[in-house]
Amino acid sequence: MNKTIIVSNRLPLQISLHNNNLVLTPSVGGLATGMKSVHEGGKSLWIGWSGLKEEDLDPKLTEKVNAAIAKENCAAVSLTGKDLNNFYYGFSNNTLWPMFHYFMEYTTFEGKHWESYKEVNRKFAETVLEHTNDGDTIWVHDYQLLLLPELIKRERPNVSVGFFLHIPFPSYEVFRALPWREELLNGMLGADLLGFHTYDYERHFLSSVRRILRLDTHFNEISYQGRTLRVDSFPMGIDYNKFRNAAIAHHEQGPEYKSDLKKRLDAHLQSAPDAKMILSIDRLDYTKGIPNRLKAFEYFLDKYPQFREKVRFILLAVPSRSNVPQYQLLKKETDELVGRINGKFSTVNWTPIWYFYRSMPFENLIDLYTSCGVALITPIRDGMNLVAKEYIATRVDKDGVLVLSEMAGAAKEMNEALLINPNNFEQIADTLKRALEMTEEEQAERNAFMQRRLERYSVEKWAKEFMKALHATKQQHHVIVSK
Ligand code: GDG
Repeated sequence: MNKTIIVSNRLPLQISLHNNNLVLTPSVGGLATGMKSVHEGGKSLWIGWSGLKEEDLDPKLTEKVNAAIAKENCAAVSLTGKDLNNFYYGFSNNTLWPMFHYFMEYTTFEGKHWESYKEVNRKFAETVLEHTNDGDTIWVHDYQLLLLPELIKRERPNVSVGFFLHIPFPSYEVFRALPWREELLNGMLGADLLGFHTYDYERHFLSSVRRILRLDTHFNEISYQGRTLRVDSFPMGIDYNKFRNAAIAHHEQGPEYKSDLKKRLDAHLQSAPDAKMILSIDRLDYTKGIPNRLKAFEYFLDKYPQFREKVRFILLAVPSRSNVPQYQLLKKETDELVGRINGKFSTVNWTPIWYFYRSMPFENLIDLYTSCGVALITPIRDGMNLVAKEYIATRVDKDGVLVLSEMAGAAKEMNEALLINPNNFEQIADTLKRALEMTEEEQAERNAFMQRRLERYSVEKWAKEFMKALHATKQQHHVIVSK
């Protein structure tokens, strides 16, 4: 029977060792949730790195891990610490991640990292090919695996390969600076269907294919090595019902079930009749525009002093890639900015910013989403941004205002949000004022539109649409071959 293989850098589960017993915890991220519908029913296999380094595993433990993850329909690619340094922290996160988000000043071009990237993509290909039979469907995810589609297609021309990029694809003018631009494009073109979050990323990719590889493109199709590939946009959604139902449950819960966090949030809201909270949640990543956001908030408190002692900004920054120097610098900058702003404006009764540098359990995330009347999401660049969608999904009473950067892929679908340029502090400050003063009718009107759209185009639908399009390219290919 034909099966579907999902491939991503990490498996959708966390593995840890407790008293010599393996504990598997499912990942809660958007990708893991989104692919659930594809990965259910035992007809699919998920391939990725387990999170455990090769040198930390002896043969007995490896066997144990492999057996445990096989029960979850997963298979592991084995990576060493050196692979992680050069392939993951090196090429993926020091070359592709900054460049694709237009941070050229952070982009490094290291031959050693590129060699490792090729080597690790080959390791992934080996594991995938071991498990693949003709007629199978393979869905490869994200920027760590750009070479994988071609490595699979070369060996197995009869399997259909889909690829989805979760981050932006940059403009040709940026992408062409990459020394290995042809190899990367050729790697991606091994896929039969290439998916992006937005039409702009799709357009940028097609332009690079035309100008770097000199290939002809026809609308969203590319003729390549006797195949017709399709390129399309599939804006990723969220598990709408999960967020909505969790928010409904929170509204209905009695005081005895409230978390300590929720009690503290409620206390602020009750401190004054017009007390409000502004929320932001992101990984501590330079693409997310956290310093800009803090500076804009400072500017807001300077320009509109009437909001002092009434508005509290909750900043949840989740630790990420903390051994990469730029991330360490960003942590320092964020700590200093929060300290400076709190030092400047705090009073005996009020601290303007509540800063959490940690990851929070899902329940607390819902506490934050449901308590804060404004979400301030200001990435400098962001492939999509699921937090913006989750915030709107949890607003069961249809109140709440989303202030969203026009540089996030999500802005293309969330026109009813208040869109801002993340570099324009004046505009952010004025928009914050507008958000805090918006009438409930206007909030409800805006949110009703967005909620309807989010409910309709859920993450499950996203995965289904991609798979449907991939099967359609396969059928089209068969027709052409058999003619
Ligand atoms: C990449 C692209 C694209 C966050 N903090 C906690 C927590 N989260 C969850 C959120 C959300 C997810 O993590 C973050 O997703 P984003 O989309 O906002 O951002 P990235 O991690 O950068 O994701 C992005 C995405 O891929 C999908 O294609 O949208 O553009 O950069 O789901 O809820 N979850 C819990 N605790 C936290 O503290 N439990």
